Amino acid sequence: MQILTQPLNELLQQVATRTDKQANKPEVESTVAAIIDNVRQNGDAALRDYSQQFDKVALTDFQIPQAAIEMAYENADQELIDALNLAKRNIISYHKKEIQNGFVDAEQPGVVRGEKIMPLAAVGLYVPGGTAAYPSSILMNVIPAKLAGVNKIVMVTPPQADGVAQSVLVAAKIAGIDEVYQVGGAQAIAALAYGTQTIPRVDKITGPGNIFVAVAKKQVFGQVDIDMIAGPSEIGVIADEGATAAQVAADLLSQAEHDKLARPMLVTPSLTFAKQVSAEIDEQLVTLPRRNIASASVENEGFIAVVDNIDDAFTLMNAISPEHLEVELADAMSYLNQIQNAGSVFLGYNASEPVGDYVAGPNHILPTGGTARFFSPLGVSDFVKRIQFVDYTRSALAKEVKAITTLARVEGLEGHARAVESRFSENGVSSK
Ligand code: HSO
Ligand code: ZN
Repeated sequence: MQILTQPLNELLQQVATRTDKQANKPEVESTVAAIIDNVRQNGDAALRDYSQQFDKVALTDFQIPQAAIEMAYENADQELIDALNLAKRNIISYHKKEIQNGFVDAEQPGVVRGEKIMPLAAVGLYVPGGTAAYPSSILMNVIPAKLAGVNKIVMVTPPQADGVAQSVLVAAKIAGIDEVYQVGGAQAIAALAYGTQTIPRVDKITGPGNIFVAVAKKQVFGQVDIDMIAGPSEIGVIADEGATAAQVAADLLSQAEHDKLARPMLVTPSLTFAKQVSAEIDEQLVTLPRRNIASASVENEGFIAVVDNIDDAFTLMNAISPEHLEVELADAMSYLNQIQNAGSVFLGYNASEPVGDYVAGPNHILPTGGTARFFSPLGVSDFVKRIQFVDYTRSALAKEVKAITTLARVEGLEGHARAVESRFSENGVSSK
């Protein structure tokens, strides 16, 4: 992995100018727009055509029968079921703490103000096909939605000649998904956004997918809500010689193996340690089954930056805003207040990133591509909306008439002023 030793201001410059290689292409935009339009017009018939054309699967029925899901569960390895249940328990116990209850405020005499938190009614989860269909991600999406109180959760996943992966169906059952449909790509997103004869319209679509899925999600945003547009995985590690090079290298590779465009990044004040980690990466790559993907990520996207001190390491990492940040330093917790931008932070020598991918409980659906500057991890608040309310007594309202009518008339809105004044005129609509 390349070792960078430029001064901090040059490193910051370099980091800030890294561009998203998955940026949208105009031809994808127009293809996706046409697909969405066709699904809106023709519903299930369009979905059938696209399944035939793109997935080479002829479908009569999109829904996977409940019996098939039960069967996958019955036949599953007990170890898989136990591991998913352990993850589920920890994701629940962590996300429970995120539940918001709204408030009622009666600070001013005669005035009640409040906020009521309501779950979204229906949510759709996109699960990609092939090797990127992660059972763990199904739990990470569904559990916060359930805790928020979402009543209906449906899953869509591309049809495959040899059927949907059994582990995906097992996770769907353990997560408590209500319905699973075999439909993928932009057409699946269109179906969830607008509804078809068989696929219900939802209020929010979550889950990662290829470029067509990502562009479709952007295009239906506004008709429905969406989660973030996930980019390739990133891991930033801050470590000094107190850390173990082999462990840091292994953690960097854990994210490199996700995607050729994944970004493994180490920032360290020690050139010696930088060289050790780089050598470890080369050695460990040899036996890694997904070395084709991981080595492309390490070669093209990864780097080790050597800085003057730990403060500079945090300055650089905050500018990068990585999806995952490991702080492999003694007394790691004491650095928490130096972290401004990161999706999820792993403190100390033992909190290896995959602990968070699977069992710790915090979410693993995280902002990527520097968007941790303003986005947060997926959580319960992503599946609720807020409703505000106010209630005034007549005398409490009387105190505000002047301010309301002044503002209304400055804005040229006489009707607003009169609406409030009508409460106090003799022939007003309401003079309690
Ligand atoms: N590290 C990924 C999530 C994941 N890892 C799922 C394994 N399975 C999110 O960046
Ligand atoms: Zn991962």
